[in-house]
Order: sequence, then C-alpha cells, then structure tokens
Amino acid sequence: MTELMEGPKRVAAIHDISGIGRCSLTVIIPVLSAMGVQVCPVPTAVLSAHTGYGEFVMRDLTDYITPALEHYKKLGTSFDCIYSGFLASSEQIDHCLDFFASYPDSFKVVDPVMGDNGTSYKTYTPELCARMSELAAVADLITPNLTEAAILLGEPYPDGAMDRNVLRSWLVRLSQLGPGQVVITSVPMRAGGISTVGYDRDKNSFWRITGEYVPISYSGSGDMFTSILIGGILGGDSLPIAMDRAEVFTQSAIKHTYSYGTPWTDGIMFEPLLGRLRADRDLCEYTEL
Ligand code: PXL
Repeated sequence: MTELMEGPKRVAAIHDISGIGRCSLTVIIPVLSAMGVQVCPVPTAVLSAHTGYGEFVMRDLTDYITPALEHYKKLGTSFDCIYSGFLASSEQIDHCLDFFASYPDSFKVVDPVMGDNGTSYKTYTPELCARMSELAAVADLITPNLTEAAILLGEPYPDGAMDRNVLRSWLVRLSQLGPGQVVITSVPMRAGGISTVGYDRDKNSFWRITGEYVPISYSGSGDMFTSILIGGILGGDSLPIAMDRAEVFTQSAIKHTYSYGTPWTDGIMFEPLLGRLRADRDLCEYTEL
C-alpha cells in the first residue's frame, strides 16, 4: 500500500522580506499558513519597505541562498513545492536554478516578479529581467502579471484592453518557454472587466476568472494571489478552481482595503479575513477563455 504523506505540505519560499507595505513573505507566510501549508522562508533580501516607497533600506542576501540550500540537502529536507519571487540580483537566478534542480520532484512555481503597470521595479536591472526566462524555463507554473508577461515575451506593454485570441497566444508562447501551466493576472479585457487568465498545456485548456475593477492597485496582491493558487493546487484543486479560490479571496481583500482609504503602498489588508481561507464555498465562477 502506498504510504500517504502526513502533516502539512511544505513550501520553500524564495522571496524578500519587507518590513512595511505588506508584500512577499509578510503576505505569503500568513496566507499559506492559514491554508494549512508550512512555509520555509529563504529570504533573498531584507528591506525596510518595499520598492514602491521609493526610499528604502535594503540588505541583499545573495550570499545566503546557496549555504541555506546546502544545509537543507545535508538535513535531507524535502519540499512539496519551491516558489520563487522577488530577487535582489541576477546571481540569485543561478541560486534559484540550483534550488529547483536539487528538488526535481517538487512542484516548481516561478512568480517572475519584475514590475507592474508597464514599468519594472526600482531594483530590477535589465540583466535580471533578461534572465528571468531562465527560471520560467524550469518552472511547472508561472504567474506573471501583464507587465511581466510582456517582458518575458519581449512584447511592448499593451496600451489597451486585450483581445481573447491575443491573450491565448501569449499564454501558449509563455508555456513554450517551459512551464506547463501559465496564469496571467490583472488583464484588462476588450470584452470588459479585469481578468485573470490561465492555460494548462497538458489539458489544452484556457480559463478566465473575471474580477471587479477597483481603481487602485495594492502592493502584495500578486503575492497573495499566487500563494492561494499554490495552497489550492497543493490541496488538490484543478487549475481553474485554484484560480477562482485565489481570485475570490484577493478581490475581497482588495475591496476590504479600499474601504479604509489607505495608500496603495500600505499593501493589501488581509489580517481580519485570514480565517476565511479555510472556509468552503462553491468555486465555479470561472468560464472558458
Ligand atoms: O509584490 C512584489 C514585490 C515584492 N518585493 C518587493 C517589492 C515588490 C513590489 O513592489 O518592491 C521588495
């Protein structure tokens, strides 16, 4: 009889930790923990505040990832999933590649964090952006926003709403970089609304979840979305169900935050809502793209 693995699933999260502004590890750890998943943080940098503040203090931890990986290998630690995000240097691409290669059986998720709203983040060099496709190449799932999808494909940032067929071709082309599953977040659609769209190459299926437009984009929303997506998939969700789970919670956290009128830099307010991540509901809001 096959032995069932007991206990929470374990995710190595290769991201920065920012003191204020709710993003990366300060979102990923509580969200995945609330879903019953253990997060093992592998910090890429420590920042006083995320880069959207313009001014911040940053300590680059490029020399940390490889020794940490060596330690985990020595201990024989296994991870159900390895999830990379904000990186502090282009060398960290090599360190992430080593991490992924050391765990061939883990579910590999790359959030190719590089920018938003058509511009790249302050600390992201052209070299770091150019090398992000090397990480995408080894991933099972990537979750770029529209800006990051355009950078990965070498396309200009779309200056208007997107057509369904163009979007389908972007999803397929991103998958041709390597990953079997691709999810693009925050896409303004020509048919109306802001959508999250997904593609599963093995099933040759395209999915779309339509969200409500809120005129402000809070830091950490993408980290929240991808964390819930991972928690759902590790719990057995299909891609569209996990997308729906992630979209519904993230939307409700965005609306919750909006009601307080806080600046976008304060990030997505989720603390009062975390308990809901455990709640069951019908996850059938998706449609075919
Ligand atoms: O949420 C993406 C992100 C993660 N980490 C840092 C950031 C950002 C986006 O601004 O600045 C430090």
